Amino acid sequence: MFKKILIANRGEIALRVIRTCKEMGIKTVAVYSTADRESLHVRFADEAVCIGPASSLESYLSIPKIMAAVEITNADAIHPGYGFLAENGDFAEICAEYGIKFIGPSPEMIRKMGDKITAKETMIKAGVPVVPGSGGLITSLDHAKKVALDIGYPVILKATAGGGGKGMRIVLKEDELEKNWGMARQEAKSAFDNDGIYIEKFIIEPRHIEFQIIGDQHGNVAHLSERDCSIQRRHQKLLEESPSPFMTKSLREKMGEAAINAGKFINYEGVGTVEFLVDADRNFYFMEMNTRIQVEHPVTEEVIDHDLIKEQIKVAAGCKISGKSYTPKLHAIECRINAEDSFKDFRPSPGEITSFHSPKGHGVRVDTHAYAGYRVSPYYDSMIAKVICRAQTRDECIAKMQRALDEFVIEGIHTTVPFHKLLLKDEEFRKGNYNTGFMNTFKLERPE
Ligand code: MV4
Repeated sequence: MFKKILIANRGEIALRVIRTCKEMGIKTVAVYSTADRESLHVRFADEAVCIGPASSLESYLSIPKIMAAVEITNADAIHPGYGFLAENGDFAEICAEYGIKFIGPSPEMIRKMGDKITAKETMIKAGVPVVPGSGGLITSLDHAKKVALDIGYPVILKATAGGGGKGMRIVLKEDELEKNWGMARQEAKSAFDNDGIYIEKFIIEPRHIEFQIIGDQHGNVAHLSERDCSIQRRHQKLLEESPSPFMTKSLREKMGEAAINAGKFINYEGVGTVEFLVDADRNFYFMEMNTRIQVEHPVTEEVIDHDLIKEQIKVAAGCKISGKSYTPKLHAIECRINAEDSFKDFRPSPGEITSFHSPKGHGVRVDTHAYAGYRVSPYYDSMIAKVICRAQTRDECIAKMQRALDEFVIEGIHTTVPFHKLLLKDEEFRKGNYNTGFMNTFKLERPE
């Protein structure tokens, strides 16, 4: 087992990883920017190294600074968390060159899944259903026209270097293809320095359902059930739950098998997520694979009662998994609490938290790095807490979450707590009747 893990991250996920390391008897090293001097991950780690100014590019995204921190502290592994360098193949490769274990898959695997066309081609070979489409790069407008005509409108143009919704254009009919083709290429070029575009049939109002998988270094892969992440706005997830209210026993068997086949085919090592689009007829299609631990991992932890960070560290150290897959026995919901004003177009609301009281009680978990007196920095992601509730049924879980959010006191900044309270009251949400289009029509008015 590792003796000392450096956590190349900040905020709640850095704290989350430190907690598990402590329980496993592993020493921890925190890295921090000058804006995060007072952060809890700095206080709770065994050692902490300042790696630069507030700007992420010069701190949490700086590979040389992080490798210097590894060297001076003698850490033998790096946990990348999510975001920042978590899906950077070069970083994973440099770790390997230094003889430091990157807790995650190989650089080749990260790159393979990072390029969306390659990921899709790989999944076709693995026998995983994918959305009908070009099956490769579109080389010209004429080529785009031919493919779109073939699969039928509406179609969606996606950047092969994209993911998470960046650089996507929906095209309803042929007249709109030329304009969108140009815009998609330009956007992709400036955002990713790669103008590679592919085409897919546009699935109308799909659900976003993802499967958590885990693979060890011995070829075993298991799935740890699904999460429904359809409640999102501008590709930012707001609430996730497991099981999906849309799931059936037979769909879980089919999607779970596809997720495992995906992992086995690529010899996946670590925890990962296979994202699917699911249409109204319950046809499902591979969308992307995330090669990191995700923000919403606690939803799965609560329904299967396992510490995913512990499992992740164990497989990175070479331990075998049982290979058994899981069906959720409980229901869990996560509400992401962001420092944003939901009633002003979710605009960021950084500043000092003057008062902070977090909900507690049976089945309530709050993962957060915030406290009274904490300053939410404008430099980083606006997520300041995750409230995760767990209960026997979905209805009880919703009631528990409503109770928990009523207890949550955060003063000094705006947060998404009031938004979640409205969402949990919505009739269609309560019926589980929602898809990725939900937020387009959701009425957001500040209550009296
Ligand atoms: C799609 C799609 C419909 N059809 N692909 C969104 C994030 C990125 N991972 C891919 N995404 C989508 N891909 C096909 N072929 C719908 C989405 C999608 C979405 C699209 C527009 C607006 C909001 C969305 C929310 C979730 C998923």
